[in-house]
Amino acid sequence: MSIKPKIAAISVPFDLGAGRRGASHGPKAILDAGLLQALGQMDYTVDHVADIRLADDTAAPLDAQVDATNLNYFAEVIEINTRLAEQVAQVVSQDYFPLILGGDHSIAIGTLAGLSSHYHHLGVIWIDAHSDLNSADTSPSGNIHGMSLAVSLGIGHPMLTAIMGNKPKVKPENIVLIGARSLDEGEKKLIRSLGIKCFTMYDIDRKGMAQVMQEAIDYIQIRTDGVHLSYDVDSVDPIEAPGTGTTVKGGLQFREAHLAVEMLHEAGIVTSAEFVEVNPLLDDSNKTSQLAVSLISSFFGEQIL
Ligand code: NNH
Ligand code: MN
Ligand code: MN
Ligand code: MN
Repeated sequence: MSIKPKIAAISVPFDLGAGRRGASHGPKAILDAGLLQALGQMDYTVDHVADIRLADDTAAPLDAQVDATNLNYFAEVIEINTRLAEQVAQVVSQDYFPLILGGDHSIAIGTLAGLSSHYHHLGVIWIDAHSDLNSADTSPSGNIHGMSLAVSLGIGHPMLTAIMGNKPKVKPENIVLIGARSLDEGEKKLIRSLGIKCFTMYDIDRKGMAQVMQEAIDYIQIRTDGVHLSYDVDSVDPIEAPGTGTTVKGGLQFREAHLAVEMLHEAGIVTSAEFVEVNPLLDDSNKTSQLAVSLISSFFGEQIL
């Protein structure tokens, strides 16, 4: 990233993929916390090209509605992701750097589908307490934000995997998981059977974040023609990121969370990014949206000195 890319910000105020409401307020909270000003000060050109929301926002009931197929808010998730995929495909063809602001993590389905129109060997760095590798058969919740990476691998309901064409959007060997500490049984099986590279919190404790990130970068850059960063803020310890729907203790420290994105900036391999699961309704202090701005700024190369 030595030549500054033109950034296309796409906000996706959507939360029906999650188990609780509120991540739909994430994009506004991140923007209100000063994202565009921060990037502007770093001399980036940022075009906020789209705000993707349901055509009829009021159609979806606000309480959890569990569908018989264990795919909650299936129709709404398909609608949002179909539109997001088209938008991402469009900006990527215009040589923008796509920056997607969630929203819950189900929107990775649309992001990765849109990117797959451009990249043949897309890499994905998935920083998350979870792996989001469930399907309706394995999910304990039916919440599609816990299935988005599986869908992108081509695993799951055919109407989800068919967004932007039937082919898998990412191959298992081109994925790196970082920060995992809450994996469901079906997800563990899938990670092992597909041989997905996974750095758990144990690995981060043992090796240190710097080594983990270096290994992740070395692993992914030799096999891919573009790398997407999917950053779920629940990867960060709840002390620093309380405003997210599914906190899991024992997460990334503030400095580890930043080091990860600083090293990605330095490596210059990332070609698109999304920051998801900021839920300001769970965070009176706005600590989590401020953290998101700080992480995004570091990712784009904000210097301390
Ligand atoms: N694994 C759980 C599920 O599938 C939780 C997923 N929640 C997340 N994922 N926030 O990142 O329901
Ligand atoms: Mn996630
Ligand atoms: Mn190729
Ligand atoms: Mn998560």
